[in-house]
Amino acid sequence: MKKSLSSLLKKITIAELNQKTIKKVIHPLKDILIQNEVAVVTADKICESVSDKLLNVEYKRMSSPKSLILEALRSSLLEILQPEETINLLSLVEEYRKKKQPLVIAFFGINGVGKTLSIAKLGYYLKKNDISSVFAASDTFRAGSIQQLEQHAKKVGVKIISQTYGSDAAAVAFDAVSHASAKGIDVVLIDTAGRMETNKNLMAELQKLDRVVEPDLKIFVGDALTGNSLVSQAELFNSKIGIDASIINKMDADVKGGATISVVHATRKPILFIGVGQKYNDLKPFIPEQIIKNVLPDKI
Ligand SMILES: Nc1nc2c(ncn2[C@@H]2O[C@H](COP(=O)(O)OP(=O)(O)O)[C@@H](O)[C@H]2O)c(=O)[nH]1
Ligand SMILES: [Mg+2]
Repeated sequence: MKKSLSSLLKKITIAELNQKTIKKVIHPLKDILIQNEVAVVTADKICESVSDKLLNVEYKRMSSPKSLILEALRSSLLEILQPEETINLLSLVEEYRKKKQPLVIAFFGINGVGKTLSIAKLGYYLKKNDISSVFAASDTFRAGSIQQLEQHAKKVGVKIISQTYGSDAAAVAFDAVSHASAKGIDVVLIDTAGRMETNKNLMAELQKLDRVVEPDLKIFVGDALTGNSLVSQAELFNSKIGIDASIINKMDADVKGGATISVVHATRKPILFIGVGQKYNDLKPFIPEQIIKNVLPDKI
């Protein structure tokens, strides 16, 4: 996206910003956004916002149209990437500690997006911050998933609550919450089986888990490399169970950068963390300015 935007800005020859000249910029801008996996509705929103800002008197007073366009784009992206609510995980844990209740976090998303690894990373992050956690192996569906979480639990040094394959995911999660309450463990991290809309039974199982344990935070986990379907996945989980935040993984391998912007726009929920690799410390806070730095040219 950075390259295409840079060459678009370089090609701009307009001397003055008005309705007509702005339109000439907005059309190719929209194409570039969409080619880089920004959802159409999000691209429309960005273009509308850029266009409004450029028509604004304040902007017109400044000098070069190119830098005005870049600035308008930068602030439009920033507006989209900063949803109204934010979540400070560490202070949330503190709140629950005071209430003497475990903070219950459940993770949802399709197969292979990094749910299980995110739980391991989060357990590691919490431990580094002197916060205890327990993993709930509620992916009782996919072969190998319980062992996978067990191995992570061992490496991170966190207890895991599990049953056998095919057992009730909600019951496993409920056990983990009871365990945490009894032992004074701060956080419960619930792994779940990946599912698509077509897996009606698995989605119903997830809704049951939601009813039984009533997680305090429901996290949508997505893969930045999924491209355009990332938004429809986020919308699906949001409509079926309601999500509070997202974790977007594999940002280390994403070159286009548009999907993340669209997820924030579509869900209006904060991105809690981004995954930037396969190591336990490859979980980073989501910083809108950094995302923008990755997709926009620094100057023209
Ligand atoms: N490069 C990279 N790989 C990741 C990241 N997060 C997860 N993975 C890999 O993606 C694959 C699927 O992860 P897993 O946690 O099993 O996904 P799940 O099916 O959603 O539980 C594994 O090979 C992970 O190591 C990330 O942020 N960056
Ligand atoms: Mg998994």
